[in-house]
Amino acid sequence: MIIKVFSEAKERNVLYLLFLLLVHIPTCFPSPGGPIRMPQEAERRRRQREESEERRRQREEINEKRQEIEQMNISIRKMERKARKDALKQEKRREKTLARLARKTEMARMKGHNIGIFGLTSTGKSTMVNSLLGNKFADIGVGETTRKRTPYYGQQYTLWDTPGRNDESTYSNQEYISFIKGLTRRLIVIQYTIKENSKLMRLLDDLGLGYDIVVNKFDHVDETEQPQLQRQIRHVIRSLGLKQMKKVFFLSAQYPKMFRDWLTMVDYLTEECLDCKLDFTKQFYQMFSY
Ligand SMILES: Nc1nc2c(ncn2[C@@H]2O[C@H](COP(=O)(O)OP(=O)(O)OP(=O)(O)O)[C@@H](O)[C@H]2O)c(=O)[nH]1
Ligand SMILES: [Mg+2]
Repeated sequence: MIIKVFSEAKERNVLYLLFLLLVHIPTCFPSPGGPIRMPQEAERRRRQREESEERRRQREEINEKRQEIEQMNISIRKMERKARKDALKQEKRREKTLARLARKTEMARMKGHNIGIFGLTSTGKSTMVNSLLGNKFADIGVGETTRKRTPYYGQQYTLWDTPGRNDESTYSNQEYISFIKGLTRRLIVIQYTIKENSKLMRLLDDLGLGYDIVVNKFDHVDETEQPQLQRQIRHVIRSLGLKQMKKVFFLSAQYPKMFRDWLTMVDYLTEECLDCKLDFTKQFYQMFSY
């Protein structure tokens, strides 16, 4: 019995040894795929190294380009600042020369009481002419409508409608300056901001010619915001130090009855011209019922 158990155990061990041998044979002897797997791994690592090197080079190149662009931006900004400064200097020189020329220009001799209406396109100059005359004489419309300076004759006065697109060359035109000088009243119509017309205002200041500002389309401004806009405009007038500005009116040329300033303006426009007053009065006073 003991011998049988012993021999069975031996047999099991032999079998177990055989099993271990079979399992480990492939790892003890190089398999056919062995020698190829090693170079593949090295190749993969080499490629990885190359790729990361390539990415590093690309990153460096991108950084270099970014820095180049930033440098260019800086120099462009510098050049722009310098160009702006130069343009400003040139502009001031031009203004002075223009003022000198304007001072030497004779005023146009015009009959009666002449009221010139200036301002940018679509601020409502022609609408104002029509409302002052009580008729639709001048063409009105959105965009550039009035193409040339046009007189509209009343009994003792003339209203001059002007094109909104007044560029620098217009003001450097002696004939135009002569016309501006010959006017009895100069109204500058604006909508929300004074600064757009500040060049004309500065020229008039320089020439010692009085002018008035008309803030038109006041009906567009919400009732609650009207006092604030009035304060703001008066503040800008003060800060610009406009010397020859006489009056500022807040009104609506399209709906003259809406604001009392319309009548105040009509009175003011005609205070030096009694006949005009009668004429204006005839046409307008009945219209109002404040
Ligand atoms: N709501 C409102 N609209 C206005 C008023 N005045 C003018 N408009 C409108 O604004 C537009 C331009 O008016 P115009 O009188 O032609 O303006 P302008 O200043 O003569 O324009 P240009 O001739 O191009 O220089 C028109 O559609 C008018 O109806 C105003 O007081 N209130
Ligand atoms: Mg017009």
